[in-house]
Order: sequence, then structure tokens, then C-alpha cells
Amino acid sequence: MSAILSTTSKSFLSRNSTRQCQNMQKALFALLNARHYSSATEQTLKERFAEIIPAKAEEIKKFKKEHGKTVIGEVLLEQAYGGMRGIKGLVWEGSVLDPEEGIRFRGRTIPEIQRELPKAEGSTEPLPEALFWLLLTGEIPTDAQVKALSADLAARSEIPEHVVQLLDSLPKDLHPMAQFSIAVTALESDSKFAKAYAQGVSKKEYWSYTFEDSLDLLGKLPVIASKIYRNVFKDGKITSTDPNADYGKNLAQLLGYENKDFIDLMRLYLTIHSDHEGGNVSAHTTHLVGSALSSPYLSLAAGLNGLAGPLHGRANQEVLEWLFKLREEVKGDYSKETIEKYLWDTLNAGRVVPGYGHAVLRKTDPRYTAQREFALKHFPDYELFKLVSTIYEVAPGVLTKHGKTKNPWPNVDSHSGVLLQYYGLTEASFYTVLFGVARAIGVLPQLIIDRAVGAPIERPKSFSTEKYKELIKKIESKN
Ligand code: CMX
Repeated sequence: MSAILSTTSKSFLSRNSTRQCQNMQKALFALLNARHYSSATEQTLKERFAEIIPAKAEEIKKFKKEHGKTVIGEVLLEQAYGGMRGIKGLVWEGSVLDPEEGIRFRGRTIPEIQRELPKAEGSTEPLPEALFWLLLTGEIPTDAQVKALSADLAARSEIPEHVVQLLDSLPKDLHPMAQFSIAVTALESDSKFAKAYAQGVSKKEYWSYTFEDSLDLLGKLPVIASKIYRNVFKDGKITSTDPNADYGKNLAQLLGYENKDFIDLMRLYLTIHSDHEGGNVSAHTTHLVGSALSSPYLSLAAGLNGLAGPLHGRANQEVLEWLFKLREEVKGDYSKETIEKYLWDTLNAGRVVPGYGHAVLRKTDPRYTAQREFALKHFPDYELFKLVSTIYEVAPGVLTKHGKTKNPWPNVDSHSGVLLQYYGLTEASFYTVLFGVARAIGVLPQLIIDRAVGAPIERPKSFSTEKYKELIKKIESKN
């Protein structure tokens, strides 16, 4: 509640009087909403986290003390040169990725998450803010708790004037992900953590300011994403956040979409794209930069820059461009033979097949399956969905025959764009921004946990090739 008040009073000081009135109205609405939804017996997320984290910190301390010197793995030279694949050296509480089964969020598979997380009235898809609660605490929130969290996030959604102006000043041909990262970085001006740190706050308090920044940031991301979308592709105007709507609904509405199934898609999309263990580029980068005690704004912006790479989050854009080129070339002939030829042409040109392969997974990504099921339920006859399905039948065989990729199965990015296309969100260069909003829901909980348990600055060891040669010589001479 105090967070809402402090955000509100700050915005009153920094805006002109018309906006002040609007802000005051919005904040009061949100305040009443949050009050309305959280009864006297229901804890807020911050209260619950504060209650459970001392025991967790104690558990980790004891675990380290008792087993700190136990060997948990070996490192091969090829791993040092191979992107550190498979090396155990990170702690990530929210999720673990199994090569065969896929992601489990706090022990739960995607179908379990879809069943167990609270939903909006009339919806069958999970609320992404409920997943945020689960990732942070390991517990499923009650309906009232998640409603209070939705209202809290909506109350934090206003973006500072300098960020609006900054976005308005950017060239329309600057990639939306670059714009997204710039805007998140510019929010640093509002960092409660950075201000508290500069004032010499105790380490024990770090998590509390990191929590406030993280919720402020989550609240603002749908507005920033929508502002970028509407600036680059539409008229630049966005509506205001609805204090009564959940996170996914607000994102959809801010983008300009009222369709109830699209709103459900946003809830599903944000949930399944959120967290994918700590070692992927965006999660690892956010965590790494955060380990230097950079604020959540700077840490997430760094992660977003990683997500923007074509081998990571931008693969969703690449898939669409690749599909459109296929459609153009085959001129309506979607036979397996034609698609197989197109796949070979891609591979023979020395390119990767976007949306296929994974650094950890060795089966079809369950995030792909969840999206396929959504399409089967809502638009089984859509031309692009059918094309994606035929590619799914053909590509694993081609990639296996090609013999390079360790995983010939589709990943999350292989399917997401087609769902957005169906509802009219056709601008593929924007897709990674949506992934970025979702990724924030997955990586910010760990940043808060890191600060609460006093995680150290990250600093693995590196060697030059010369030094590795010396090391190998020494080791091999001993054997
Ligand atoms: N098409 C063609 N070749 C592929 C391939 C694909 N889809 N996936 C992997 N390969 C190749 C690799 O480029 C590598 O070739 P070289 O030996 O010439 O370098 C070889 O197969 C072995 O790679 P790997 O161990 O199977 O895969 P990595 O762990 O190195 O890389 C990934 C994983 C995802 C980057 C890779 O599979 C890829 O480039 N896929 C296409 C891009 C994509 O869909 N990325 C999105 C991933 C999900 C996400 O992060 O959002």
C-alpha cells in the first residue's frame, strides 16, 4: 500500500495539473482496488515474501556450510569452448529445465500451471502475475491475493514524461527491441534501489527496494511495450491502464486489442514465455548484471539486449520472416515435398532453421505444445497454423538427416508468431518485445531472491588458449 502512495505522491510532484488529477484518480482507484481485493487475512506478496525469506536464507546458509566442498560436476575443455553448455554453476529457484520433459516452474509442468494458477473470470488461461507470485514464493496465490497484485501492478503503470518523450524521439526504423531496452534503461531515474543504495541503506534492506523497483518495472512494461508498438506501427496514442483489469488484459487493451480470445492468448503467452531456468542468455544476463547491484532497470535492460539476438528471443521474428518467404516461394503448394526442399535450401545456404533446436531441450518444447493446443482450440483451420503443423511433421526428419543439431524439435519461437498473426498483430519485428515483457516476469523474482539471500557478485574464471594449453599439459602429464 505504501508503495502505491509513494509512487502516486511522486507522480503528483512531477506532472502538470491535468495529469495530476488523472493520476490522483487512478491511484485512488488502484488503492481502493488493492484494499478491496486483499482482506485482513490475506497477505500481500511483499508481506508473504518477507515472512518466508529468512528461513530460505538460513536453509541456504546451512546447506552451503554442510555441503559446500562437495564436488557437483566436472568441466571438460570442450565445454569451456562450447558456450559452457551443461556446466552447473548457477542457482535459480524459480524453474528447472529437463531436456526431455521441458520446464517446471517451482516443480510444476506447463499443463499443471495451466490447471492450478488462478484465472480471470470466464477465462481458461493462467494469470501471469500469479506465476510471478509462484516464482517468488514457491506458493500459488489465492484469487484475492492475485487480484490485489494485478491492481498493484496497474497502479504502478504510469511512465515518466522523459521516457514518453524519449520514445517519441526515436526513429521508427530503430528496432522495437532497441527501443524497449532504451526505455527500460531510462526508467533508472525512478529506481528506489539506486537511491536507497546511494543513501547507504543496509544490505538487509536491499531486497525490499529491489522488490519495489521490480513491481514498478513490471507495472510499466505493458505501457512501454504498447507505446513502442503504437509509435512504430500505429498512431502513437495509447489508452490508459485499466485499474480493474489483470496484467494480460491490460497489455492486450493497451496494444489496442479487445478480442477476448486475444486477451486469453496474452495471459498464456506471458505465462509460458516468462521463465526458462537461469542459464539462457536473457535470464543469465539479468542475473549477472544484477549481481553487481545494478538496479532491476539496468539489469533487465541488459537481459533484453540479449533476448534481442536472433538465436534467442528474436527467433520469433525470424520464424515469421522465414515462413513468409516460404509462402512466397511455394505459391500455395504446402506439400511435404515442397516444404522439405525449402528446409534443405535453408540448411544448404548455411543458415539455421529458425524455431528449431535448443541448447537444453531434446524433445518438442512444451511451450510449443501449449501454443499448438491454443491454436487447435481457437483456429484449427487457419492457413498459417496448418503450415506450421506441416513443418512440424517434416522439419525434425530433415534436421536429423542433416545431422548437426542435437535437438531437431521445435522450440517456443516456432509457434508464437502465428498465433499473433491470426488476431491481427502482424508486425513481426514487435514480437520479441512481447517476449521481453514475459521474460521480466520470470527473471525479476530471482533478482529479488538474490538480494534477499545476499548472492555475491558473479565472477567465473577464464583462461587464454595458451593458458588452457598449459593446464591441459599439466593434467595430461599426471594421467
Ligand atoms: N538449424 C540448423 N542448424 C542448427 C539448428 C537449426 N535449427 N540448431 C542447431 N543447429 C546447428 C548449430 O548451429 C550447430 O552448428 P555448428 O556446429 O556449425 O556450430 C550444431 O547444430 C550444434 O548445435 P546444438 O548443440 O544442437 O545447438 P546449440 O545449443 O549450439 O544452439 C540454438 C541452440 C537454439 C541457438 C540453435 O538450435 C539454433 O540456432 N536454433 C535456431 C534459432 C532459434 O530457434 N532460437 C530460439 C531458441 C529458443 C529461445 O531462446 O527463444
